[in-house]
Amino acid sequence: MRKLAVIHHRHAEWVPTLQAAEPRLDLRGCHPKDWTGLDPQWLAEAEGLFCWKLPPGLVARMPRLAWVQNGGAGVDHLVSHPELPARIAVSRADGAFGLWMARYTVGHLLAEAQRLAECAVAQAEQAWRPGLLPEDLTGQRALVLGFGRIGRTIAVALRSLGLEVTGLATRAREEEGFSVRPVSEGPGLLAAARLLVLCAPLTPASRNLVDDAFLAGGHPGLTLVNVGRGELLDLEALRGALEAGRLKRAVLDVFPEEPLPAAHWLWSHPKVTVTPHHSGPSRPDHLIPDILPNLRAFAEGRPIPAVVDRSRGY
Ligand code: OXD
Repeated sequence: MRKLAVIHHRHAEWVPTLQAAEPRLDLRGCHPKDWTGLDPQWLAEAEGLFCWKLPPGLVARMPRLAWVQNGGAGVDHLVSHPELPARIAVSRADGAFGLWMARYTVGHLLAEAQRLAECAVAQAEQAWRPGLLPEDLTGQRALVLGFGRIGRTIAVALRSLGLEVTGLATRAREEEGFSVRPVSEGPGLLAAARLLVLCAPLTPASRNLVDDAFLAGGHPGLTLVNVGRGELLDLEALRGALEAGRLKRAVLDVFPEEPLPAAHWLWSHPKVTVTPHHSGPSRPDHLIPDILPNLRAFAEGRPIPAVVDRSRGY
């Protein structure tokens, strides 16, 4: 039986889920803080690793390691990890996140468009305000930066609300009726956009992609939503854009440092909504459909079918 180490802060949930999905594996689990407590002989024989973040020193103790399955969508912390040799295959699990992140994006957009905060104030004041009309989103432009499975699902949800969606990605194309433009066209498209959603993977090319120059074409009606990675967005550029009226609001679920430090200016900025990286919960039952074909292949000694291109970063 091939050995798969499950080194994850939620190993108690993941081990039974993975074992039920693929009984032909020898699994052992522990919290990343406790991995040194695993039997060193067993670890040295393990060829697979399931983890979220890689604990320092672990890979050196796993000389037979051939495959790492990430317990989530973003593999930025794995693909460029200095301790993980390039020969080791890395897989991600992104299939479940699109719907969650679409609901998050739509929820925050509709709260604005339906003026829910003002309605709550009116109700508290027992004031009947028929002038409190919702915003018409029909025909308004949304830009979705990152047009993989997650971005496409968000785009479909926004389209169903009447928005016109344009994707932004490294490669221009038409996909499911959406026009996907190169990221370099993003700044020029911002002037006519109501919404900018960031859901791209973090790679050397996408780090701080949304900077001063990108946001230069923003305007007072533009909302930015970040469900990707905090590092996609230059926070000083964000602050400048909010203060110069080049953005109406930023809804941020991800941050370069998490949890967001207590004194950070984002917590109290009136035009910023901070949420605790909850737009895409990593539930084992939701992630298993992506992971299962990899587990089966691993158990049978076949090549892992879904691996990321480590040089590209996703
Ligand atoms: C992920 C995440 O990448 O939760 O899966 O951020």
